[in-house]
Amino acid sequence: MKRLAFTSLLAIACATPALAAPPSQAGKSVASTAPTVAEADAFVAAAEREQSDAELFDARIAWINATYLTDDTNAVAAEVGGRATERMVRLAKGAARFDGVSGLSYDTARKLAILKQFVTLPAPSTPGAAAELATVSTRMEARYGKGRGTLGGKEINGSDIEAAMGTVRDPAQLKEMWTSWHDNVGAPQKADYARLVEIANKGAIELGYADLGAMWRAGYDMPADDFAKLTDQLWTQMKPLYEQLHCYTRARLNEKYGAAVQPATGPIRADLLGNMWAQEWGNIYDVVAPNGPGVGYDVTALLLAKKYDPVKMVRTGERFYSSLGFQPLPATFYKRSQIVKPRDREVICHASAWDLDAKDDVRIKMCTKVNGDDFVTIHHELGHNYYQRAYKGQPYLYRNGANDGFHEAIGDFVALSITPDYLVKIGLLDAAKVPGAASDTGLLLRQAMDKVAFLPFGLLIDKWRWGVFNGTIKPAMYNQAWNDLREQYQGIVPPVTRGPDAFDPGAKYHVPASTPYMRYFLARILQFQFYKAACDQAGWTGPLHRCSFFGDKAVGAKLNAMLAMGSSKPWPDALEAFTGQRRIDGSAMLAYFAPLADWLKQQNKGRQCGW
Ligand code: X8Z
Ligand code: ZN
Repeated sequence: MKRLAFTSLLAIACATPALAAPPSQAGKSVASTAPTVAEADAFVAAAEREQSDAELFDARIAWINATYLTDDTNAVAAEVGGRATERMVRLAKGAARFDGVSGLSYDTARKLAILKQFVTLPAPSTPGAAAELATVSTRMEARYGKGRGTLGGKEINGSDIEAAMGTVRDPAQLKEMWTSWHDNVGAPQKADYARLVEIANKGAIELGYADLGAMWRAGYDMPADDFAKLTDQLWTQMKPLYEQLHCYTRARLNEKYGAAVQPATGPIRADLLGNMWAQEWGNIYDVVAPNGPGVGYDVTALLLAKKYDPVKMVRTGERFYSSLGFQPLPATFYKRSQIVKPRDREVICHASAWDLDAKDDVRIKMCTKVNGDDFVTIHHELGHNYYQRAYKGQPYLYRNGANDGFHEAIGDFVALSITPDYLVKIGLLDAAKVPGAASDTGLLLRQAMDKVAFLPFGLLIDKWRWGVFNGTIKPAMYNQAWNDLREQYQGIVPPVTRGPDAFDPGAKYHVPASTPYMRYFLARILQFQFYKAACDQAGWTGPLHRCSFFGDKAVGAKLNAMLAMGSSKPWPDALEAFTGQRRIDGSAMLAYFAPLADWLKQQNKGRQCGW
């Protein structure tokens, strides 16, 4: 989802004393008497109005900037962003005035809590701080968007290099792409990142948090420390499966490339896994495929064979949601979305979904390629758009996911339904080519290479950032700490020794864009919980991974009911509405992969797993 880092809040006439308070005073108890319940209600109403009034303009500026990167659009976006940050910080401080006021209604209390941690990158009240923060963050995101690597000595842009990492198998070329991308795109971000951390941390402290990480962890309807514990528990639950997958993959890479490229023990070389960040490994499925009956098809090849273009891929994604009973996308979606990379200008290619007006102006922004990865990403982005539409009737502050992990999980959950039988239904796969039960291991392995492989990556990005924000990771140690975490959790190492100037986190979009990342870790687990619940609702009794709820209107209605809640209730209520469970838990994901887990253990017999 695109939650603008600097969202909204154009000044309307100062409607309440809290809104009128100068920034340096707002948030402290400026009134001589304790604020009242009625004042809190009025403050929230005014804040919602101010914020939603500002949103459309701010979002348009951000859209123009992201789809047409120039010095001018950067300047305008930074200026609007700086003002928006000031507004949001003012409202957060205004909300904090009501801390401890008793007798607040449920909605007022919840909305005040949401307001207090609504801004992703807060600035302190020091004059010029918000403007500087916006300038630095706009510059970093644009620098990432314009980033280039090389392949065979020739310059190659971000979306092309991302795709090439999935198809190239020559270790020297992979190393070249990996190294050039990390050197060209990551390293130049380091100084800006250190400055961004300095400013935003001060902003978080002014809002009453220990640091920015504590603020980010506070958005989950539970104490921030409990949230950190929850993520560790989930990882502990999933880690044995990851270790088996790592062990098996390393052995197959060692067979293919030999010990000089990939030793049989120790960590895996990061550039051999089919993805620039080694975050999903499905692209090297051909390297690890089991002997015996293959899965018999590959989505990229099917799309190409049936002459799909990016728009047709999006229409196909839309059709899935329509089959569940969701209204078709508006004509403006196709008119205004950026579905392919414009030929003649720089843009931010990293995929995102936008809701400009909370009415019907939803869009995606992608640089779509005709391949299996982007087919899934389209479903992912559309999941955001349908979520946004489902909650548009909520008051402004509730127009959000139950938590940010829910927002990231919806489209992925839908894409789990892209089974062989589903591909037959939509005419992409011939019925005669549907793989039989003997191919289940292959099908599961291919999914695991994407879904299971992602888990430690999803966890460690914000483990690193939390350490940066709380000061345990100082700028001089940024890269070392990053690579230590990559080795500790993922069991991977860079293909080359990293130099003193390297800043590898800067080569991953969400770091320069300051998009919190734990949401994707949660989503990876939640999507299987949603999927298992949907398949249970649909009465599916076969192997879980063969279930597709395409066309099931009852599942769609129940899904819509959860989505329509937005963030109006604590997330366990939303989870319960769709799954009957109140805890996020990896059991459904483990159940999905259970047959594969047994198979991997067999395969790994006699191997020394771990790194
Ligand atoms: O950033 C995304 C989406 C946009 S919200 C394309 N994802 C993460 C990533 O690419 O790193 C989806 C999966 C993880
Ligand atoms: Zn997303």
